[in-house]
Amino acid sequence: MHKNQADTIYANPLSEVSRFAFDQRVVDVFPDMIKRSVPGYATIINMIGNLAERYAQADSHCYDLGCSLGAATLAMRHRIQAANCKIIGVDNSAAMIARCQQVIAADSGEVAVELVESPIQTVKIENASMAVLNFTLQFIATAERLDVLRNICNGLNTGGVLILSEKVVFDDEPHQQLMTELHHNFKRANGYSDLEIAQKRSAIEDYLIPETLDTHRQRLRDAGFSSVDVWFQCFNFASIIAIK
Ligand code: GEK
Repeated sequence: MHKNQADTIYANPLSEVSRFAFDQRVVDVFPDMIKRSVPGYATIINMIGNLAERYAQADSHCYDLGCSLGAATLAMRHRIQAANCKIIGVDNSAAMIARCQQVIAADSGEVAVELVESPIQTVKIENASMAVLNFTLQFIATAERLDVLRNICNGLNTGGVLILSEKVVFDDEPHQQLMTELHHNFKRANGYSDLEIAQKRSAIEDYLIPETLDTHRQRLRDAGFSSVDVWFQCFNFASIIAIK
């Protein structure tokens, strides 16, 4: 098993900051990176387990879409009580899926897990009682997001649930600025320098596209979900629960 390393990817000045990619270098530091960058991440992962205990139906599938190293997969795996469930983790990064295979193999949970290397835009969702998009939709082109959500909603059984966590933006400019500052303070308190914050910011600028909570709520309804609202928020990071 690989030891998780500290994230120092943007610690030194780069002559040119290239677009962020979920490659081997990111895989090696990923648990440290996401914990120090996303306020509330550990709480959200823990609560995904809590929700899996409640919503996973017997003989159904639970999807972890953009599973990275399987944090949400493991949270679901350890809390699902329903019989004969299968968790399907999907990610389009070969490096993520390869490491995730090792993480799952080293875990003793009994619920079956299948990992698929694929874009979530083309993955077939069927017989699902739960789907998780934990900070993944934000990396999909905005024009493709409605189709992704429709595909998930169509594949969910009645009463099935989608957990959608995203970095968000606010229409109110002073509030947007405040949330950005509070997020940067959070990163600084977790040991990131101003240089690291600035270089990471420019690496993800055209890749991670955040939207407002209203945009997300409306799109989820348009995709066919009947009940939609926020269950967690810390600064500009939020998680929505959408029920079919
Ligand atoms: C967690 N959910 O730890 N199709 C499939 N995967 C994708 C796509 C795509 N089109 N685009 C990006 N990804 C995880 C954290 S990280 C969030 C999710 C972050 C994958 C990408 O390879 C990466 O593994 C993941 O989505 C986003 O709960 O790094 O901010």
